[in-house]
Amino acid sequence: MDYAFDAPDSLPAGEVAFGLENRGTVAHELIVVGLRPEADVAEILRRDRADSTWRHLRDAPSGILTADSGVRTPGSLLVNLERGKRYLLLCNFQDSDSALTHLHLGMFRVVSAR
Ligand SMILES: [Cu+2]
Repeated sequence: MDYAFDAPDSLPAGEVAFGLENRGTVAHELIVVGLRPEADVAEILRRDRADSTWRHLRDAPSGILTADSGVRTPGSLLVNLERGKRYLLLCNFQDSDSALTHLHLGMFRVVSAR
C-alpha cells in the first residue's frame, strides 16, 4: 500500500530500531522526528504545504531510511524514544516536481512512547 505507514500507535520508551519495508510501487523514505508538546499534525500539514516552516514544532530528525519499491532496508534506524513524547513518522518524497509530497498524500503516522 503506497502513501501510508503500517506502525503501532505506541511503542515502549527507550531504544527502538525502526526498519522500512516498502510494499508499494514507488520509492519511499521513513523520517522519524520527535514532536514538541504543542505540535498539531494538522497545523504541520498546513505549514509544510506552504513553506516547510514547522521546525519550531519538532526536534531535529532522528534519521532517515529509504527503500525502493519492494525493498526492505537491510539496516535499521535506532531512536531513543522519550516516555510521553510523540514521534512523527513521515515520507517527504514526491513522485514528480508538481506532485504533492507523500506526507500530504497521507504518508505519516504519529507514534507515542509509553
Ligand atoms: Cu513515500
